[in-house]
Amino acid sequence: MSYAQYSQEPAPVRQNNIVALVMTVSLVKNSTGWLQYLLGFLLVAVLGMDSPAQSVTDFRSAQNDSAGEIYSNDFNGPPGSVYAGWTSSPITYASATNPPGRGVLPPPIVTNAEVTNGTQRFLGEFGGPRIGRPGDPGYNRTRVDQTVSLTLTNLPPHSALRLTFDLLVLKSWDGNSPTYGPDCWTLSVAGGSVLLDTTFSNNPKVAREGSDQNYPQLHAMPRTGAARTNSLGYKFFGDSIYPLAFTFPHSSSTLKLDFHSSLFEGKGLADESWGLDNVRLMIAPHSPQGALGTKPSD
Ligand SMILES: [Ca+2]
Ligand SMILES: [Ca+2]
Repeated sequence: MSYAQYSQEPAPVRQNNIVALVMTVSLVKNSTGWLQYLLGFLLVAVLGMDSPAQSVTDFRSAQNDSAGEIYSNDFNGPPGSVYAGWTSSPITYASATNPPGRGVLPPPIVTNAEVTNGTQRFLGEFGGPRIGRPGDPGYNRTRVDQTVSLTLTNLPPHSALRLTFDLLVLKSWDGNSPTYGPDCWTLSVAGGSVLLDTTFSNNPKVAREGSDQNYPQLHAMPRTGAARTNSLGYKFFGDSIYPLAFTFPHSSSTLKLDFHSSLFEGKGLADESWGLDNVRLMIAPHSPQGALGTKPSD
């Protein structure tokens, strides 16, 4: 969790810290004495200091270097298109009472879709179907989990990656509500770090239903950090678009990113759902070797 908080880039200072951290680790690994360790430590301090704070949107619009881009997708094909590399896990659900009880549904095919007002196409909708029937003892009281993954292979050599995308939070997400949530969303590198582990809310009834959210910090008001709200035409509690960006150490030629939701209450996509758009992956601009000029003998 703490890792996620400093690797995520609404605060680019943190991003530089993590790049610097990679540099430090690289130095320490090859260190023959405390001097090199100290050099690495100072580097962290310097890089951390001179990074101006920028908002999410500022930071992204400032990025015009398409050099190093290794994946990009705006999912603007005809609705129902499938995209290479994108898959879904089976959908699991769990209710304390039976039916529906617990179960596993086959993985749905991952496609794009169009938002209600037709202004945007995106990958989705995700979150899981309606579980059970009205009248079931556990109906509306069921947790549903889905992981949507992007798998990329044959990546060029790199030591850190930068991922940016828009997260579409659609309809009645309830954030930290003890009655209708929590509605959780996580992003992680398979076999690696958790980049974000949080809750989102479009439910304004915070006083009555406890529906604040943990993005971008604990108990933030619903929709905090969203670049746009209610711009996609969804009538039921509206919609929020969060531009997210992460830089993380990574060197394998294969990358699997897991985008995961864990939603309560199990009423299906018409009730609460999510999607992705404008996914971009780049080799992080400050590669440790390049920045440090590591000697060949190292
Ligand atoms: Ca799009
Ligand atoms: Ca909910």
